[in-house]
Amino acid sequence: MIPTKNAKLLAWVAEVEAMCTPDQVVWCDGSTEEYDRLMVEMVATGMAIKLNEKLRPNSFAFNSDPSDVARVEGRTYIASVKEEDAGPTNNWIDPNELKEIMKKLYTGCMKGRTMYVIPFSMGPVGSPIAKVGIEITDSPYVVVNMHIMARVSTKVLEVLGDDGEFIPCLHSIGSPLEPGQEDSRWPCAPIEKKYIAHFPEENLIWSYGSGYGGNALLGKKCLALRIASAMAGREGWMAEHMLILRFTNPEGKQFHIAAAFPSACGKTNLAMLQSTVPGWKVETIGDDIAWMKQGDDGKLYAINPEAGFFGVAPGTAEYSNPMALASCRKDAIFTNVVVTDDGDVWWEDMGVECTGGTDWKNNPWKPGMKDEAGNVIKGAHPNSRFTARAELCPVICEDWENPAGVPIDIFVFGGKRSTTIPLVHEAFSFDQGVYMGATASSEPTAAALDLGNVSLRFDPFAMTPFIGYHAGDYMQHWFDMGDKLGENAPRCFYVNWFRKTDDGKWLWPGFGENSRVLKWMCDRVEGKVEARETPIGLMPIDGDLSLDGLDIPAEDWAELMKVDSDLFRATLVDARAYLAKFGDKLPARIKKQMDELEARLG
Ligand code: OXD
Ligand code: MN
Repeated sequence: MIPTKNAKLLAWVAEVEAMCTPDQVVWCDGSTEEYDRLMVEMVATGMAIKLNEKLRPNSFAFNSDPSDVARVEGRTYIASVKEEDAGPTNNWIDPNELKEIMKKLYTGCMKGRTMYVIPFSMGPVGSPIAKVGIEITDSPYVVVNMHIMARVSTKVLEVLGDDGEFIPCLHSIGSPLEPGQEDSRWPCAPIEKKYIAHFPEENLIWSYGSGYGGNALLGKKCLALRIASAMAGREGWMAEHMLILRFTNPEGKQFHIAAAFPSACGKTNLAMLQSTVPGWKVETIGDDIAWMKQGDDGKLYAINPEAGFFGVAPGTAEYSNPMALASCRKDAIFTNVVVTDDGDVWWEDMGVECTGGTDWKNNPWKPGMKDEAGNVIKGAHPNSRFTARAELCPVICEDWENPAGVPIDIFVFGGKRSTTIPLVHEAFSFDQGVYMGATASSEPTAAALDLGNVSLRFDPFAMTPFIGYHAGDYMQHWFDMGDKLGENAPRCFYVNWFRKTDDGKWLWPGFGENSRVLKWMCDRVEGKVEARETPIGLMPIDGDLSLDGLDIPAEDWAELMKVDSDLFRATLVDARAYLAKFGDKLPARIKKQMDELEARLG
């Protein structure tokens, strides 16, 4: 039975069915029965591997096609009506032209497959800040992941009612099946046929050809960041690539921190950090995306629109993020990891021994195995993922689903930089904070396939691949939000956990010890500590950022806190060159910040 009378939705589903010609249409209800049934079906076809029930209850592993392992930024489009509205950080094609191209691809693309209609809410169902999306997909893997990452339920259709608005998200793996044709384990289309398309003026998403992560789970990067950022720019709120955490001091005072780091720079680790500062504790609200609106009291309130974590597996270990490991102890989905001989999962830097198993390419595998060229074969893909329910995280905050959100006190920006950027500095003003966000930079990661061989990437607000409109207008929107928030604007900080010595040794222990840096920020917000002025911003006075119990040689600390004016001047030259491509849309207030920084650097 069709569970809605929403005319727009019924018409859209009928139109897509006629175009894609699936064998059948299934309306999803988000139930456990549905999840279990799809898993049974996928195990039967060989797409899913059921893990050992004793070791990893109710959990499954998938291996993707080796060509389909990450977001594809080169095939991701912002098809705004005018090219200048997409700006220099996005690929643009005229929306009509792109629709023609994609309609041809979509025609008959679900032949031999089931078309699933997934009603989902980003944000608690019915919350005023939540958005309803409907994803149509021919991938049962997408359905089960959406069950975890979004709120999939028939209640969403009730909220939608007969004439409510939703964001249509059309997805196909782009691999029709002829009668009798054997299916592959992970069907998808070749790279040149993949399109991840956004039509921001229509709040519309069309994705074709990939079954992986952000290309296919359309509630996440496509809706909650690209489309939402464009909506937020128009409507005066914020959709950001930020984790959200609560940091509570021994007296019970709460601080809420939203932090933007590029993909695979430790957002999930920071969101679930185990504080080493006595009496202070961290609770997680979100690990990837924040939607923020000004509340009636003038403060900025944030919600996490997602319901789960789609975390990078390699490097997740007891020492780095025990809370993430606990979140995927059961009821989890793993993609592109090793399935061990005893039916559990393993990945590089998991901190446990593995005697062998099947690698992400589905080949028998043992640690240390080498290919013909003598290179060690990794068991898990560097961008392999776990999909885990947020509610299973032992440090999930009791307010993580509060529809009103949590008031943000602090914004943190950062990236992975082995040189130049000190451990922490604070902006003199919100405007300088916007400048810090706008010039954030990082050494590239494995979360996107096609970044090429660059050693440093400017990644404004960690949003480069996710801003759904002109990045210059987006920066101006940050200034406008600052003006609107005034005194209530969060204080802005910039961190770099990743400084190395010349011979490649980490200067800062990171992980739980990062809580020391967060505490300094909270002390600054509370006015408990002064700071020293440097050309780049305000930095801790020796002794205020406690190093008690850490074995950091004085020369390493000096290096971590060093502001090398020559290096910063060089970075400023690079930043100016990078920002030049924003042309007339680069806010004058960014230029002012650059001039002032240059003057301070002398
Ligand atoms: C992610 C990403 O998957 O940023 O969160 O790539
Ligand atoms: Mn992300």
